[in-house]
Amino acid sequence: MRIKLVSSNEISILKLGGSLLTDKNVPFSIRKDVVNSAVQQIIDANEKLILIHGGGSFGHPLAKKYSISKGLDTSIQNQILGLAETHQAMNKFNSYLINLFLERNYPALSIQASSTFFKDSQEISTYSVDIIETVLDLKILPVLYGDIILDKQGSFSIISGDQIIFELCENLKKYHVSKVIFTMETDGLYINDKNSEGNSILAAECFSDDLESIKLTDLGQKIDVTGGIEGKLNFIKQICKYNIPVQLINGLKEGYIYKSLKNQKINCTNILIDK
Ligand code: IP8
Repeated sequence: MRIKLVSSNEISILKLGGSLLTDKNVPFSIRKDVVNSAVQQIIDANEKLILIHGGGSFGHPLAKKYSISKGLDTSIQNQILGLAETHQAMNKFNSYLINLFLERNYPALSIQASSTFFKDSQEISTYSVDIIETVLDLKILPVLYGDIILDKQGSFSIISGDQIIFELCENLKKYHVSKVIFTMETDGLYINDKNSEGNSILAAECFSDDLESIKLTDLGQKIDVTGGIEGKLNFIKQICKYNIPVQLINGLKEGYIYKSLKNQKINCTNILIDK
């Protein structure tokens, strides 16, 4: 029998995917009913949590237009203005979300990744983990989001919500991440195989070591400057290296975010860490 001890410093990290919260095909469009429901479920669950959200139709089209993730390129017209615009678009989207919490009298505080993380070539350093931990101590919900990141070498790129999660898993000191939840528009990962009715099969449980070898169905491509599902799987593998289980859930299904935060059973993909 295995006993899991829950310490008071255990937290979950929840990522609300940008393609869930926005219509990625229409710039600056928010799926208001989805966002409202997600916010309400987080409030109802009232768990110790760090919330991360993606860029969706706010960050990605601008980042793509100005090739922000490729770094400084003086041949791109207005790239520096585009860098500032990308950051501002994300701030706007984030403010919308934060307001929904505050309107419901739930303390949520926006923390900008562009002021929290700094890049030195490929290495990312974190200066403000203490700030995030203090926000948690005060029982405030810290909300971070995919953003621009500046580089010590005088350049810049994009830091995705997934990368932020990894950095937090690696750098939080006082708090231990007990679970990372990714919300998506499907129930999780589907195996590239069909059941007897011809439907794709959901990988309900899968070990992180197997992520390399299982063949997943092609979930289609949307504009995503931070690597889409393959990029996400790479981060998931890295998160699992810290012995943190990962759950991929459908954010469109009623009550799934709440249930996941409360560790109730749902139809989803659980990525387990040991064999
Ligand atoms: O949607 C990307 O964050 P993601 C953020 O988590 C920007 O990949 C600014 C494109």
